[in-house]
Amino acid sequence: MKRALITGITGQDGAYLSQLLLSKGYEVFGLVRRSSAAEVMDEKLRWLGIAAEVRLVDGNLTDLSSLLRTMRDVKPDEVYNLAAQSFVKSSWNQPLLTGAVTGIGAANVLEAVRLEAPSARFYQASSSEMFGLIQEPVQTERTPFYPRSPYAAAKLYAHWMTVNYRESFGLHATSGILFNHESPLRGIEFVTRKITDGVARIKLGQQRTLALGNLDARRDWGHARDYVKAMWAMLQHDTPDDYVIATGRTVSVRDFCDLAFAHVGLKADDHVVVDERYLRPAEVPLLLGDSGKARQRLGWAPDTSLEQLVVEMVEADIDRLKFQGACR
Ligand code: NAP
Ligand code: G4F
Repeated sequence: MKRALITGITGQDGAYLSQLLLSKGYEVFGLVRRSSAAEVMDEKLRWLGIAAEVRLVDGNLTDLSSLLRTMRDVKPDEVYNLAAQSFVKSSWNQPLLTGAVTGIGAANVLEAVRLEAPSARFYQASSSEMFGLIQEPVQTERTPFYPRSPYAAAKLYAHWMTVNYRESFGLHATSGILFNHESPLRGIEFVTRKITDGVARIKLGQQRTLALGNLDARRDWGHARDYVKAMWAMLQHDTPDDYVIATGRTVSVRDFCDLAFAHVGLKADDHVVVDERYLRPAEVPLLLGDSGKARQRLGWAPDTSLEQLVVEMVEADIDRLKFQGACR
């Protein structure tokens, strides 16, 4: 039985990746940071019905000693570093924390792997945000980076550390440059989930308007359930490498609103208002990925269309609000 260690197991991707690895017969361990709200810590894992099947280990990305101990105790075959301060907007308010967790934290995990589990295969959750102010209309593994936020700068450091540990120490270290991926488990502060939650509330008569920021921003949105399959496939390849994971279709925040409102028979224009509090100091206006390399070498392709994703998210939010489920 293979053993996988996932940092960030309580997040969206951690939950779906755990589900995938359990279905493949893995023993799944997850690093979790202590929280005063321990009762909601594993709510995404519970939503998927797998909380009892994963083993949680107390630790923090900023505490190298906890990572060294975890590697020694778990003896993982595969390590997925998904933990991060992952909300771009917060990274301007907490730039140093973001650097410490999202950047240096990844280096801490790499060090722990190098020192205590050097034969483990390592996955780094890199991001299309690193392309930032895009230098090519369609972004591939060869597109130059231009980070536009403290978050993106921290991810870029983590990405290059992954490449460097691969080249310097021969670690099986892979960087997945994933474009935006969403699901009913997406954090409520991200725009897609904020929209589907808002649509559900408006449909149920609980609110009238939905306040958003830049409606013209365009993203290449896929489903997290599809994207965690790519993470796993990357670590099954004998040669570590970097891969772009994307759908190859980009739409605006406005388009996403139109789809979500239309699903419940409403018009976005009647409810969406722009509130400048949600604008950013610097924007990433457009992302569009070409995942040709992953499709060719890993046989990976997304299964879920944008339309299916929107319907799944809106329906899940309506159900949650109707039944007062805990996973907000
Ligand atoms: P998420 O839902 O925000 O999850 C982040 C996870 O990191 C949570 O489990 C969080 O724990 C944990 N974490 C934060 N600080 C930590 C610390 N100091 N020590 C240990 N754990 C810590 O993010 P996601 O959407 O699943 O994304 C997973 C990874 O992929 C992230 O690294 C993100 O930056 C990256 N990524 C995401 C996307 C996307 O579109 N979703 C695209 C590209 C890259 P708590 O539950 O305690 O907060
Ligand atoms: O949903 P978002 O907050 O995601 P963003 O900034 O693209 O970052 C996400 O994807 C990255 C991959 O490219 C990940 F690395 C990162 O961890 C995270 O998962 O914002 C998407 C777009 C932005 O252009 C933002 O300005 O939506 C725009 N937007 C417009 N109104 C809004 C809002 N974003 C948020 N969060 N809230 C709004 O009200």
